[in-house]
Amino acid sequence: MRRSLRSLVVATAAAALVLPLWGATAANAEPPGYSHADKDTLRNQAPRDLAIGSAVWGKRDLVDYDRSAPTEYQQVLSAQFSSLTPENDMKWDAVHPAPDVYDFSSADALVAFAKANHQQVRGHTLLWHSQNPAWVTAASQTWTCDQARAVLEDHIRTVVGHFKGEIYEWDVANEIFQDTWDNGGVRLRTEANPFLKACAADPIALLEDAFRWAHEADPEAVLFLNDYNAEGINEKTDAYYALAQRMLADGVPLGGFGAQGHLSLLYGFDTSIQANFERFAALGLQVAVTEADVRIPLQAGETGPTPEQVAVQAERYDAMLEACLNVTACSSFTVWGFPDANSWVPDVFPGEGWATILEDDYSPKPAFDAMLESLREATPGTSPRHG
Ligand code: 9MR
Repeated sequence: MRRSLRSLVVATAAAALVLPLWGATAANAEPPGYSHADKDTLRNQAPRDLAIGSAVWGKRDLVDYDRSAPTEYQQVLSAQFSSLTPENDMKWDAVHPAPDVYDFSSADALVAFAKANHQQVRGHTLLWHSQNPAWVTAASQTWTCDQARAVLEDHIRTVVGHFKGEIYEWDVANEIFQDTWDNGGVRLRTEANPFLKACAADPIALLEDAFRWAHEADPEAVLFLNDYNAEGINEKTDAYYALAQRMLADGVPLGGFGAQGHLSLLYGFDTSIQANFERFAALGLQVAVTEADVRIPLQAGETGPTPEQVAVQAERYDAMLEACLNVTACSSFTVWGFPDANSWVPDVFPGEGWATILEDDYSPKPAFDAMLESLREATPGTSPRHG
């Protein structure tokens, strides 16, 4: 039978009412899955120094954080995860809304929450084609490459510098390759990305400098390339592999490769993820699953997925986690938010949903249980980060 985090809270509260003698103790005790003291959580069962993370939107979910009265969501976030990724709070449009204005308010709230709860933070993201503020989109129409470089350098030095010492991994460059089905196959996004577009004559030079600027601003942070459809060995990851080799040969401080892990049951699962991670690890890089979720096509009128879909979802989450556990260079495994009510999926893929590992009442789905079981059974190793 599945354990329900929510039903245990209710049971504990009811016991407190019915049995006042020990009710005080029971009411004060945290239910399973809600406290750092609970050993049977994702973060506490993780072997070696593998960080188990979740995306969180600080502006929506953390700015009102009161340490003495956390929300139920905040309790679960802190008890289950040892790493947080700002789902939106460190993106360009959030932190750099006008040319001379930086706003770190919600990102700072997220970092403060992480510190209070002994969590690490993955920075996300510095060079991307999406969620750029209107002023960047407008100005970039006439940018020379030098102008684009100056704007990007100022942004990276300011943002990475602001969080110096607080971020263990930065997604420096996000989704810089086109998909294979776009015209021309896999190539750099020199049209959609305003910075790469302005420097289309030599986009790699700009990309490499982006990593150098970030490294100078925070030498401790491990700097990542990050993308979707980048789990298995395919045309896109071949392109990343070649790019990583070139960057390393050029002496660029590239430290990691992140596979986002946005899967859908509408498509098959490429089981070469471990082999893919191994080839990047062999270059001396860390690897990570950075944004895992597994969306499910839902029939109109149905309240939820079928038992078969639920089982396949659990297998896919677990397969991504296993690949990470089996490669000691895998430094973090992050799910892209919870519960389903917070998920980006229904907004972008009508007819798909139920993509996260916790239900809206925080009860664990089979995917959560499968992940917890795999973490429990994993053999401790040593990752290069602290090895
Ligand atoms: O989850 C994010 C959602 O809240 C935003 O509206 C969206 C805007 O593009 O970005 C989502 O996060 C994306 C991430 O930053 C990069 N990889 C794909 C993620 C899902 O779209």
